[in-house]
Amino acid sequence: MADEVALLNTWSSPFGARVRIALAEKGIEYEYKEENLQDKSPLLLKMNPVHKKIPVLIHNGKPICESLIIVQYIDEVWKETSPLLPSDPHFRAQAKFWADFVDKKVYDCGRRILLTKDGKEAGKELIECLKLLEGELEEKPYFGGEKFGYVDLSLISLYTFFYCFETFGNLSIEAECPKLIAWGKRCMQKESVSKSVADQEKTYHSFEQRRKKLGIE
Ligand code: GS8
Repeated sequence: MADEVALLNTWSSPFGARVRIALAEKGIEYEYKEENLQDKSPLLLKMNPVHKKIPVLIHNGKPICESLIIVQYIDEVWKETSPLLPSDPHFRAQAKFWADFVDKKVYDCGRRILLTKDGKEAGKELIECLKLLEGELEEKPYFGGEKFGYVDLSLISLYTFFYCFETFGNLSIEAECPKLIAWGKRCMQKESVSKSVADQEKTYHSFEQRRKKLGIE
């Protein structure tokens, strides 16, 4: 029986973009279901009753939640094509460490820049985090080496938010982290990435509106 794969997502989600990139890298066909987070569908509430958040992957009727866990699942189930995580246990653990760093540190700074009044401090912290990631990238084309993989996918989903971070945070990521920007441009040349990430302009306008509603200048 053919696999039935569906993804519950919203267009703007960097977390959902990770899953879309992983599915595209593996060449897996799936049904895309756009969720309205202001009026969540009964399916989303049933499939992710704990967090009630997207993305949710539904594979043959069974849900998998949390973007990084979903990507690991996809890599384990469809292991024949385009491996995303390294097979060596040490490098595998390292890749998970940096993806976790992106979640805990980079996302948090980004959220504070975009949606709080604490943008200046968060901007400084963001640059420190991105410099650490740039150090980890070294001179390699991708975080894992020659091939696009798990850490790339975890971070690139935020690349189209960099413009918002720069504009609303009054900073220049390009000036501070030129190698990381070159890496971002390299990743964006991949169709699996460019067709999966949120549109930069649409993202900017959506944050402009959210900031107005929150009363942030
Ligand atoms: C985060 C998902 C998330 O925040 C992951 O999948 O990695 N750690 C999770 N999803 C948001 C939309 S993206 O900003 C969401 O579903 N929010 C709905 C809500 O909070 O009610």
